[in-house]
Amino acid sequence: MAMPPNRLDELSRAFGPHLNLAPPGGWEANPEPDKLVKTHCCFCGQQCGIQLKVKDNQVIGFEPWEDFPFNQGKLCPKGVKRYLQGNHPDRLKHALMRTEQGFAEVEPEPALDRVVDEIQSIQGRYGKDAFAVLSGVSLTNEKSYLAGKFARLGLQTKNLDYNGRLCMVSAGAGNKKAFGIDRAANSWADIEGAEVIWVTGANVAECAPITTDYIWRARDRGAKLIVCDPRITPLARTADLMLPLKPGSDCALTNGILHLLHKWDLIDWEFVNQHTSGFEETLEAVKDCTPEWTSNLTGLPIAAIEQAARMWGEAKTSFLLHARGIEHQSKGVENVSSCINMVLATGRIGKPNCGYATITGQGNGQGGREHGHKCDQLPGNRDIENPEHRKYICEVWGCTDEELPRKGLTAQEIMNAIHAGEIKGLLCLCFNPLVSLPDTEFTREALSKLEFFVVLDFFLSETAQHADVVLPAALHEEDDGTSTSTEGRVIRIRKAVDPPGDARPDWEILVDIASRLGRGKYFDHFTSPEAIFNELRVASKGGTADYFGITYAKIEQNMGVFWPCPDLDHPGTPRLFEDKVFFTPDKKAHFVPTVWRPPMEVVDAEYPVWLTTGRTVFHYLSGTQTRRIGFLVEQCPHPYLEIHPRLAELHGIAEGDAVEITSRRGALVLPAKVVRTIRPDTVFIPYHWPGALSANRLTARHLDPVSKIPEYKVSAVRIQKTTPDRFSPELAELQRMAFEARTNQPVLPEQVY
Ligand SMILES: Nc1nc2c(c(=O)[nH]1)N[C@H]1C(S)=C(S)[C@@H](COP(=O)(O)OP(=O)(O)OC[C@H]3O[C@@H](n4cnc5c(=O)[nH]c(N)nc54)[C@H](O)[C@@H]3O)O[C@H]1N2
Ligand SMILES: Nc1nc2c(c(=O)[nH]1)N[C@H]1C(S)=C(S)[C@@H](COP(=O)(O)OP(=O)(O)OC[C@H]3O[C@@H](n4cnc5c(=O)[nH]c(N)nc54)[C@H](O)[C@@H]3O)O[C@H]1N2
Ligand code: SF4
Ligand SMILES: [Mo]
Repeated sequence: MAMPPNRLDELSRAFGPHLNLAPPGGWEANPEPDKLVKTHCCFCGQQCGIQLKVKDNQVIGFEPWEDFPFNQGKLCPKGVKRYLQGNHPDRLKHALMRTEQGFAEVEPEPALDRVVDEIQSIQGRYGKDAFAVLSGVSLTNEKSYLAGKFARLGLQTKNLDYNGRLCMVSAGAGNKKAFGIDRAANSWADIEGAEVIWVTGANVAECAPITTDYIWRARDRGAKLIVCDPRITPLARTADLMLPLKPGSDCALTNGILHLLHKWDLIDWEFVNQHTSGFEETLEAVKDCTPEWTSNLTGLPIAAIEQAARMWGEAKTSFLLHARGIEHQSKGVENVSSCINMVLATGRIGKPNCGYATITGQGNGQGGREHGHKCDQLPGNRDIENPEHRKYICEVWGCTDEELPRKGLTAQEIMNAIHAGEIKGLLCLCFNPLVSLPDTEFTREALSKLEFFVVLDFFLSETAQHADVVLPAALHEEDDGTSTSTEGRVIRIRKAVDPPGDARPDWEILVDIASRLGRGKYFDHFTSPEAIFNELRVASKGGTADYFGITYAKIEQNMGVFWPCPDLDHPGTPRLFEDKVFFTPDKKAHFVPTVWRPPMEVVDAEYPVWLTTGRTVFHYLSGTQTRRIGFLVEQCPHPYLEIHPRLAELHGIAEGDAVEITSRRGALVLPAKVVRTIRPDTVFIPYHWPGALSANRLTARHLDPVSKIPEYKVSAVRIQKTTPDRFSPELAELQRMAFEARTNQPVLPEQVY
């Protein structure tokens, strides 16, 4: 379909990143594709199937892939527009090296030589662990596995961690404590038949859009929906019961529900007695969590708490879904455990139409957390400190125990160690910490202290702008591989086009660096993604995340295979625990007692308003990709402060007014978006922008003690109306662009305000 020309494109060049509005050749060209390639979306963990239209080695559009069972052709706006990245003029095609005059394009060889020299020099002077790796799970399983092996055997450093540390680790830790395995307990098919669906801390319609479809199909069959969130999210607007709790009070709510389930004897005693342990201690922990106590802490009416407990307790089948709203907290793991306690107490797991899952975040948020990408993990979700696990991986890798580093630091701890001068060199791929870590100013200071910094990316991210060397990587559609969706389904990512210029898939770059460091014997056999996958299969064999029985051909034949899949004849496991056998040492599911405690930072007289941060449907993570796609920027050009009319009125704030938001870390000035869909004591900012627009200038480096996830969802701030001249130049420019795009005519700055 032809789109009208739009001034957004032209004007954006003046501001910074170019916005791509049209495919190669423009909308009018609309050429016939040479081929359609069946693959998956490069963005979120839903991993929707999509067909890319390819002509002359360029992705020029997409077609729905209706046969792929998960999304049946449906896509969200990001999936629809993702193909506009490939022909983007900002695309990195050559290596960049920092000079006195700024970045200069260089040939691949001198860039790699410099990287290798610097690694050797830093490790020679300060020890192997002084060079760290930060990686990410937009990477395929193959690349995630390789990143782990590269850090441990290529660089021989213990300090490797990944951006899932900001995302999935609270759920991972909670799952392992309860079940001994870290995966959604069910495929999404079980959502559809559930009588009650409990969604907490998940903005399903915007962040897992296709899951909405499953929930609505369940509602069509009579299911009741309960949503817990300080904001009335789009899905919550269709809920039977909305619980708009205070940020950070989740464990008080779920403890209160368990208290009532016990009081009203809505417990599945047979399941609890036969298949679980730890229930008595857990009941002891909730014995004083009366509805009055719960109401005090959560701010919810007693009647609503009781109604939720009845709806959940009296149902025969149910499905509980959560995401970062409960996990991005300094008690993220406890919040997860308290949800699992509710599921176990009612025995609603391991049978049809009953289930529990965390909704994964990044594209490969599931697979990327299984195969040795984490600072304490080896492939197959093995433990790097467990002698048996080390022995097995040493055999697969052909190394000695002395050669295999032990547990290293987590992502935020790596940044802290860089800031403290203990880590001197960093290789960063698929991670944009300058936007995504909390306390932006601290991260910026840390990056400026590095003696050497190399980044692999396909765009010059804000973090890459601080690098000494940037190596151009391949886009999702430029390489083969596998990924694991939120359901635990291992799927095939298919190469559609070749990378441009000197850009190469990350695995090729890492193998090259390892060889130049003299470690080629561990890497030189990796000549294709499939070769890496075949080693991953063996390395995962016998671990809880067992992929041994999964091959590229089997994925192809079955539209994906659910792990665990321990041998080649095994069909895969869509629903876990059907035999009521769990992956814990005693084979039982474990209740974990949770005692409520407040967030690390609470509101007070100086900072009286709760701040929570998160996403909008139109942008993805740190925004390096979606902030370059014209349509998405047009829909959501800049960040804003979501605020309730009552709070706004208290401060004399009206829609669009400039508001200064100040925390103990820093301040931002953003336009107000006055909405009735948020608690009046809470404000919300989407976090997809850098610099003066970054929500993370306000957030704190408070971590969950177990998972080490930052508390992005709870901070204390104060707000004050200010004047539009206090908007940062970036915000003013984006506002102007958006206005012109809407009206298609240039305006004077004051008209925007
Ligand atoms: N459009 C879009 N989709 C995405 C992404 C994206 O960037 N953009 N990113 C992907 C990734 S990596 C992730 S991790 C997921 C994240 O997916 P979600 O976790 O669903 O998204 P968030 O916006 O981070 O937060 C979810 C909800 O938590 C609520 N919340 C805040 N504080 C609390 C609290 O104290 N308790 C409770 N119960 N709720 C609270 C927020 O109001 C918000 O509605 O989305 C994935 N999908
Ligand atoms: N305030 C606040 N902060 C948050 C959150 C929040 O809710 N609130 N959410 C947190 C969460 S859940 C997450 S997941 C993190 C995400 O934070 P990040 O991981 O930092 O975000 P991304 O935008 O995914 O950064 C990935 C970078 O890798 C690049 N990239 C993508 N694919 C590839 C690839 O295949 N190879 C290479 N080499 N590069 C690639 C992209 O261009 C981008 O520059 O943010 C966290 N930060
Ligand atoms: S829901 Fe997620 S995977 Fe599906 S199209 Fe949107 S961003 Fe892509
Ligand atoms: Mo995430």
